[in-house]
Amino acid sequence: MTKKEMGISSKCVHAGIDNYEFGPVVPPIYQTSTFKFESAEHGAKLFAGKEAGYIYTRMLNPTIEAMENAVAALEGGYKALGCGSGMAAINTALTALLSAGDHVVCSKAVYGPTSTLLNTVLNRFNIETTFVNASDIKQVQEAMKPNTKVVYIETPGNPTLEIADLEEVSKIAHKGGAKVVVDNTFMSPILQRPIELGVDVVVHSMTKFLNGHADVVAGIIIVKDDESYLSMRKVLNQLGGVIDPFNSFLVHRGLKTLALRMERHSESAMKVAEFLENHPKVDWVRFPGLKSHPQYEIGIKQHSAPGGMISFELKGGYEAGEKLMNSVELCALAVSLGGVETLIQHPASMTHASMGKEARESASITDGLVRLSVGIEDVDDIIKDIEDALKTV
Ligand code: LCS
Repeated sequence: MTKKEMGISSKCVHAGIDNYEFGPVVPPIYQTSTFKFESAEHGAKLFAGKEAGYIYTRMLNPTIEAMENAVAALEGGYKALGCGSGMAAINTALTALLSAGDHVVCSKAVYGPTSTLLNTVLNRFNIETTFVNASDIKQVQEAMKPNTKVVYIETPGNPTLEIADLEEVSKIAHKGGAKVVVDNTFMSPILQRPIELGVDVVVHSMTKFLNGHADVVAGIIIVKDDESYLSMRKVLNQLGGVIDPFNSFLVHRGLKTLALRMERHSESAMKVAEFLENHPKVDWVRFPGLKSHPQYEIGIKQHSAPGGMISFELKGGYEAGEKLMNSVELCALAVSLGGVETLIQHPASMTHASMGKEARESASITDGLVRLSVGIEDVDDIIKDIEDALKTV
């Protein structure tokens, strides 16, 4: 069986693993900044691209490459580029695809610093962005301009869990000559593979589900063809936001259990979401697995399970949410998501504070919204912890 023919759980375990000297089953950590040339001529050939090989770790390193190949295989992409953080991946992808005078269509429901990057950094380079509710495909269509070069979508979006139809968005963007970039952090390639749906570039914060153990900050870009890979690699090399070998090793280790973890995250989150939806103190719950999710039908078309992220608001608004966050014991009050431990946080004052109130309101990020990243603990313990904390509200 070739690695290409393997199922997704087998790919998690085997993708990116090559034959190394001495036969280790795990790729060695090449913790080196640079690589010796066999001769001056060899070095010159490597730099001229006339021979393949490693030169300098910012350019390429075997430990990083092994992890990149694993993620590319899982996403069904051509190759991947490991970055020092999710934001480094997003910034590198956008910088590679955009020039001054270009226009971006971006979903409103994105991680706060992504919209802040477009609004306060890339705008200074004469790159204009129109933010849309991408779950309404008409808004994407209407926002397209002759100079639109990128349609940027996060689905499900952080933290509202709004879902955009990736096949429809891709059709509209391609008709207008734009590329589609999708942040697939919330679903991971186990549950959703945007490239199979027509998307051009996928980005991840690997800090989250891909690594899965809350001990690494990292990101990745997955591309579909050699041309995009080479141009993206050039920009990453020049911007310099690469991942390092040790973090690559840790992410690659995390990937091996990704399929197992995503299954548990999804199953447990479904139970927690149902518990919340039936609780008298809860005003509303947003979770892709609940039929009450406004884009439930689009979701089941493009992801195989609902994932581990839930947003909800208590009837008492922010004050009630604050009491809940201060009363949980098993759930950690912390930002980030996608790790083995359950985390709870308040987007308006934490992850999405940088956006400002007006942009948050326009993206339906209410002041009372509380976000849960459901971990892999016993689900009864997670529910009991939230149930007990809700008694204090
Ligand atoms: N994309 C998404 C969907 C994210 O949730 C985050 C971080 C990023 C990109 C950026 O990745 P980083 O640079 O942190 O690796 N999200 C966070 C969150 O919701 N809480 O803390 C970080």
